[in-house]
Amino acid sequence: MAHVKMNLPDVPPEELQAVLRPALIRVDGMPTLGPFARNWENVRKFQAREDDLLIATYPKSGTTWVSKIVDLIMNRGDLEKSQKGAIFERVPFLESAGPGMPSATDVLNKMDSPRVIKTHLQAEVLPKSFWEKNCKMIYVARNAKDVAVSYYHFYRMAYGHPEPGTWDEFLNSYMEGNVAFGSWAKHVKDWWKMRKQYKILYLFYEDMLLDPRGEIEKVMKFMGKDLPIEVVEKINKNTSFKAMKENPMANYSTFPYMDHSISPFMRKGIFGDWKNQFTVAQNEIFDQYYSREMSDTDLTFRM
Ligand code: PPS
Repeated sequence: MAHVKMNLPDVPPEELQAVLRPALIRVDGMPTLGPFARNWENVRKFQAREDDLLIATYPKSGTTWVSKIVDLIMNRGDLEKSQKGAIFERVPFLESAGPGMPSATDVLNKMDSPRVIKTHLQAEVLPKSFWEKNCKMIYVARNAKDVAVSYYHFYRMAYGHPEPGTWDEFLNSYMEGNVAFGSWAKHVKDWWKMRKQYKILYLFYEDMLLDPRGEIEKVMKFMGKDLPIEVVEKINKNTSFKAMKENPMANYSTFPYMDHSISPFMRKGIFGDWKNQFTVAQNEIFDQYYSREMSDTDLTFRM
């Protein structure tokens, strides 16, 4: 590990071994990271509060972006307040746990309301209390091909994930749902169904790229806030890809277990990057997989 350029928490080497390139473990049928699985009972029995706002996504779909937008809306565009901690501290990641850091469930249990909480959980394994308390939830979905590419590069740089193997191997695991948090298709479809019954604002990463101000306004209305246009513009400016990439409180540069020299967390932030990664053959196989998986839904994506 001597060549690896990343922050590591001050924990005994044997504990680190358990967290670096861990195997996936299934919790209630969903594959997740080993250290997260060991805290699963606390996640399952987690008590949501009525005024919690949950940000739910499949990994690499715009979680950090929408988290920063929500945090700034809650603080009426006050940059200083929003810079008081890294985004992963301000919006704890419900199922995260590992040596050298408190589990998010512990942090959240002690956190004052109103809380903003991030999750990558499949809808069917979300702690029941979120549904029972009818919490507001913002879901962000991103097209399957760009997610695959972003996730592959993330696996390469984030040592808390298993070895990704080659791109071709990773793509196969992704199509099999054998990656952390399971199947992309099941995730986006199940959450899409839940929006009919619960208070879920379902957003698309591609829409956020095309009309960021319009999407920020949607989030603001959903949160029941009404901010002047200048504040919306300020939030828009400070949550652009460039601004967040340069912001140490948003770009994960202070997070352990990540080597940004392999691939930065804020990598490209674009739409259609899959065209630079998929071979023609991979694209054909993927299109077949996609038609199979998405034939039973009216959910569509810009690809
Ligand atoms: S995570 O680890 O699952 O929480 O990652 P997540 O934040 O969901 O997704 C990371 C991808 O989102 C891109 N990103 C952005 N794109 C456009 N604008 C802004 N402001 C922005 N912030 C993050 C980030 O670059 C990752 O996508 P890729 O395609 O890898 O660049």
